Amino acid sequence: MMNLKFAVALLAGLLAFAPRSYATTTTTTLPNSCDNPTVITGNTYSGTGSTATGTGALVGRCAGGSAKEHVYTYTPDTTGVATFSTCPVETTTNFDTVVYLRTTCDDVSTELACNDDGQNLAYDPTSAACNTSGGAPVASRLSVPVTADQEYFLIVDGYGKYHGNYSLSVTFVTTTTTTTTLP
Ligand SMILES: [Ca+2]
Ligand SMILES: [Ca+2]
Repeated sequence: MMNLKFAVALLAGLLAFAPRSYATTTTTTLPNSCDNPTVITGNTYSGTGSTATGTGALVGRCAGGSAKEHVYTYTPDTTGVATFSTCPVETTTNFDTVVYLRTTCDDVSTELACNDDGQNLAYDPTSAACNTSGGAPVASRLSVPVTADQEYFLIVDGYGKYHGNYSLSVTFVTTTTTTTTLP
């Protein structure tokens, strides 16, 4: 019969060399969030997405709620005016979008522009239609003066709690400065 003290010592010895398990912390960075935005390269862009896969961390100044959003970074090569739109001609946008542009992703005070329904852009009743694929005038469009090599955060969000598929286009017009030298 094994001596009890010996048995305890043996067990303690075995435990000392046993592989230990440690609690591990896994940080998951969700795609299309402030921490892991989709990068737009160059001045223009055309693509699609679905905010159903987004986070609900941000709310634009002009409209919002608990809707999930997608975050992009936009760093133009040149200074000009960029137009961000979820209402391109061949739209796949199927929900009430909100689009806004910031210089700091999670800081609403850095928001440069925000648009809910592009058809009412600047309250101009003659502005072109900005419809969803179902014909509702609730897609978004905004034009913002942007500076070369400045990083901006573009957020495609939803009104209220709405999320869904969207088309996103970025078009760009270079700002030209004409200097006239008088004789
Ligand atoms: Ca949101
Ligand atoms: Ca809208």
